[in-house]
Amino acid sequence: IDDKPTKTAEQPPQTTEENADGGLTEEEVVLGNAASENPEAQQRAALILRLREGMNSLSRVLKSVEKYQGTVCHLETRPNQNDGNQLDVLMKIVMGRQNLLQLIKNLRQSASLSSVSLLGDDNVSAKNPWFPRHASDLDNCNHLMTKYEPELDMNHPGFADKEYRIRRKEIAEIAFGYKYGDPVPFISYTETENKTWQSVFNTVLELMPKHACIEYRRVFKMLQDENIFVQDRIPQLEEMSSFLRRQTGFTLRPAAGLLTARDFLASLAFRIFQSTQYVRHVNSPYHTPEPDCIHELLGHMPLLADPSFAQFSQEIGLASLGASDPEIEKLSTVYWFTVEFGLCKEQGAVKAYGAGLLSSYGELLHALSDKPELRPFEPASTAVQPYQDQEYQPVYYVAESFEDAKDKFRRWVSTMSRPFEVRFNPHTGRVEVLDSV
Ligand code: HBI
Ligand code: NLE
Ligand code: FE
Repeated sequence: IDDKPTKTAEQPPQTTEENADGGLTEEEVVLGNAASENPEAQQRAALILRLREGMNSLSRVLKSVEKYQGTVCHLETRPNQNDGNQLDVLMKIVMGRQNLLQLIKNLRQSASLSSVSLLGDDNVSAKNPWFPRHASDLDNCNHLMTKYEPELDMNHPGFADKEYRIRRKEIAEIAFGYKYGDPVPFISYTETENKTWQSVFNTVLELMPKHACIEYRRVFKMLQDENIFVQDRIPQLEEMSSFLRRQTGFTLRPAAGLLTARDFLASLAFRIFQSTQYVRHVNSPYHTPEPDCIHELLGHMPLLADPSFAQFSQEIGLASLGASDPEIEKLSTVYWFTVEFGLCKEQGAVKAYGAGLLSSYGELLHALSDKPELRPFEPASTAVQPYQDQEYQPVYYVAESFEDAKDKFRRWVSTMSRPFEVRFNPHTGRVEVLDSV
């Protein structure tokens, strides 16, 4: 058996170049070629690194490449444009694919690197578990869980309300019929539904100046200026989706109810948020355990329009693709204590950024009272903290900032067991996989 790679990458002479204008142009990046299944097959890859301690850590990176028997074909550096103490590096290398995966994992764990991204490679193997590779694949994953359905749960405030149950069914059908590329269907909300929105909206207006983080307040104002957030009518998901698209590239697709954690998280990898369209029961405006469109709109939408937070959300999604069941459980717990119920520091004070807090008058006041326990956000321990999905949380996690949370999250994700790396290609909207064998 010939287990040599069918096509060995040419190995250009080792060069260290300085780019005259300091630019790292993506066009220059030549991408993967190894079509072989051999773990030792030589793989070309381009890495973009952000180094904290400049040249010292660059020499450590180069030593690691050497240790993994790789060849550097191209190297560009420049000071980071926002922070001159950091160094941006574009490095093209050729090395065995198993080693390459190992190298990327090691780099991601290294304390002197603030970010590592992988550019390119479109090797896809049939041995990988199925997961959506493009946003249109999400049409195949809207498996509904049965928790909190008004039909099935006797404690649901809508259980005995026949009219409410019919309304819920009607709106769920719209989501089931949805296909990728459709506009989100228009819902003509009833007077009662708009009234429910109005009372939640007004409590948020009242509490927000003191308790919501600055990023939330900034986008909230924009939404008011655009007449999307007004007190007397529920915004349509379609107008919200096009607003988000302009801010961060996030878009919405309608969800009939609670999805499995795996399906729900996967859509975030494509910057798609699965949003319910029905409205909570009029008898429980200030807290409901299930997501409804008031929660999605008032809780989630403002932060999905914030670039740093949008990036964090997408990274949780990317980490979930092809993850094992126990890892999905951990990721969804991290999601729970950040995106849903996160607190953060702001000039010495603690503010809310979690959507479940910002859409619930009751829980927001609880979270910022002296009743619950507050702990610093640390992905490894946060990921295994049991959570409460019926009542207020007894424990909340406080992030230093979104950037810091993202940093810690990346480092933690790099310790997961997934035998391949993924990358979202914004030009094609596809998730590309760098395969191990
Ligand atoms: N489904 N529609 C919907 N909305 C959510 O917020 C949601 C979900 N499914 C699972 C889920 N949240 C939680 O498991 C998260 O922690 C991922
Ligand atoms: N408890 C939130 C609310 O009442 O708005 C919804 C949480 C959904 C996870
Ligand atoms: Fe939510």
